[in-house]
Amino acid sequence: MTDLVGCRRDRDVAVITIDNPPVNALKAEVRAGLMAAIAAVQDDPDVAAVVIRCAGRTFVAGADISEFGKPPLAPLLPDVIRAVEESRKPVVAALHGTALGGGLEIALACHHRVAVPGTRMGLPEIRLGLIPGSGGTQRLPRLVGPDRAFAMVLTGDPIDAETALAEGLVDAIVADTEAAAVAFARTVAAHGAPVRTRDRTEKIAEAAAKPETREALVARHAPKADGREAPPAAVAALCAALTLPFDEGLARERALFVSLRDGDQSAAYRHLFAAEREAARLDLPAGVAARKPARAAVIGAGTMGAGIATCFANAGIPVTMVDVSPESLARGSETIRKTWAGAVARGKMTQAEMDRRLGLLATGTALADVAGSEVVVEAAIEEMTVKRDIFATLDTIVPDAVLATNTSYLDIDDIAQATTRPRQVVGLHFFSPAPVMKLVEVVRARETSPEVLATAVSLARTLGKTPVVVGVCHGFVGNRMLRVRSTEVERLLLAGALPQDIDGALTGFGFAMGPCAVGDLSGLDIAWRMRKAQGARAEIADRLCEAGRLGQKTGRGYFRYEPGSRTPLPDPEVEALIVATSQALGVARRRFSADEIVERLLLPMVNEGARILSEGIAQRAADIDVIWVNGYGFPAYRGGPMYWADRLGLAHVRDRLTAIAAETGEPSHAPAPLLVDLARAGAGFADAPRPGVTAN
Ligand code: T1G
Repeated sequence: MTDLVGCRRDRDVAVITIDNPPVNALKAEVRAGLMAAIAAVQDDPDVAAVVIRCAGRTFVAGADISEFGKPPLAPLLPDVIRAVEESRKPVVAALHGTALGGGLEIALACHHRVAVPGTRMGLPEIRLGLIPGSGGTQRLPRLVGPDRAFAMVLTGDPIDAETALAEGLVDAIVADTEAAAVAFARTVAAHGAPVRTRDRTEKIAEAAAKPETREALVARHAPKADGREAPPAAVAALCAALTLPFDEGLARERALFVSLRDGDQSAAYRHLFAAEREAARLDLPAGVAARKPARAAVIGAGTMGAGIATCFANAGIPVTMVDVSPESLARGSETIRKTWAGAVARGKMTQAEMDRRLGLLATGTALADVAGSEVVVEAAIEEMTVKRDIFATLDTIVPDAVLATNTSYLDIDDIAQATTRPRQVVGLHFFSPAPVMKLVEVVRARETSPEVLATAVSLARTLGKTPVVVGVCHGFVGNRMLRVRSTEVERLLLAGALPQDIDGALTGFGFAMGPCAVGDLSGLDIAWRMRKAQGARAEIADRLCEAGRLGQKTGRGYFRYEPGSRTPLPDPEVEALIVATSQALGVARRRFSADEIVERLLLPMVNEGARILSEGIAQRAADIDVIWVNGYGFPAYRGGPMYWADRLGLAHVRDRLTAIAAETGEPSHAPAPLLVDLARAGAGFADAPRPGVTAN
């Protein structure tokens, strides 16, 4: 054994404990220790049964992701798992926390599994561009049946202990992973030779006999093709469990896993896994720690305000939602109630949980109602005077609170100056719909204190969000780059592309929706209002709005929509409007290939990302990747815009931008100095120096 894996005796039961903080990941030393511990008890006549448990906050949460991409170290997990399953003594997995990936695969190979209440079990490999590679797709169907197994593997979603008990994944829910687990192990020891999971075929026999069952399972659970390689591989491995002898199915799964593990998509997912955690790490001065707000308030009961209030209640934090308009407050409260009622109706939440959350939600029609709150998030209309008035008032009502604004582009330094305590002001830029979108841009204003910044980041994580610290500039990071893409959409439409060409190119690249369809969904008038306020024009987008084509809400935008349908359909009227606009502006039209469209839309965004890094508005290129994957749907299997550019090679990116600039005559298309410097050095954005986040 190793010091990461210990074994003690509780009379006739050997208790193996894995202790590898923080999540008991299966690094090589852990695998070796577990293998040795299992071997050591096989010939001990005094050992009747074995318990495998973990110290710390969770059972094994999976293979050690940091080992991927390096030469595999013996013993490999499949070998350890085989040793567990072949044990002559019954082995019981005692689960707590989050038993995930390789951790659950070890448990599946045990002869029995028990879990304490609150345990979650899952195979989330698909979220890393992988599939379970150590028997998960072969053993899970044998325990829970094909339907549940397909769902768990293809979504990566964990199930709770109660569901696991009902479905046969665990044999009992126990009080603890020590005495209660040992007592359970002692009872099974009397049942004779242990039954291996691989031999439990009753739950898959029926499905194995009927090909139509397999087709139904795939139809029900397989996501539509979206460029990801892992889902089809998962389906192939799961079907192998239904059609092949166990060892052949295991070999099929392993081959599919190894191919994904060594492929580009999984490398991109692992880049994001590390980047999301790095983005939330702050270099804080000694003695500075995040506060843990016990009470929150949200100003504004509109879409964003109600969504943010929902996030607080979902996280168990009492929250007061304030709006001076009783009608808005009633609408916002009803929106929240409907969100939870929908979850109850879908079986995603119990009525008791909904009632608990409703009990955490208070409302008020005066700013004074935020009294007692330790954090206040302002989500009022995007007008500086309104925001400054609110902050000036909050300054007197909650003088010690963290004051956050959800503004998506206004100058937070300007807002902070409305208070006497600018050090307590920070940006928390949520994305709509707030209860769903993971990203929160934590905007560090010029005077935001380290403690308030740390509190904002920690609070975002408590709300289940993915925080990224950014600096103050118009649109911060995400919207500043989105504005660049929107400008390029307009340029391409004028130069010869049509909305269906543009959206087809980006959905083919891996975006779930193209920019024109997104505009139609959110309403073209939102950006139109902002352009008018800034005295700017986007000829085609403006003419669409002037023609009353505001998007789905008017049945027509860049596309047309049949009544009751949200499917974007090319519209000859839009083509005619675009061609007429090009002619009116004297722009010669030409065709653009999908690859050219992708380049024209994404490389200027990458170029803007380089400027953002040089200005210190983002600390790392990886932060920009996290923002665009979690806030704007950049395909995760490509790692994010800056990671994707690094894979292309910055010399190539520089040359393409130079060629685009030559064609368009647009100075902003010229490669940014940082990009030129990195390309010259043969480096990537990952190597860019960290200037530290500064306000603009
Ligand atoms: N390997 C290495 N480190 C890990 C890790 C892992 N699997 N999971 C978490 N960590 C680190 C993480 O980097 C962070 O480090 C710390 O633990 C806390 O994580 C063989 C091939 C378990 C739900 O995909 O989902 O098994 O920043 O900040 O929010 O077929 O971590 O402190 O230095 O996320 O409480 C499958 C991934 C792997 C689970 C906890 N398993 N992890 O969430 O903390 S592939 C997973 C998570 C596999 C098998 C296949 C979450 C969590 P640091 P955290 P958290």
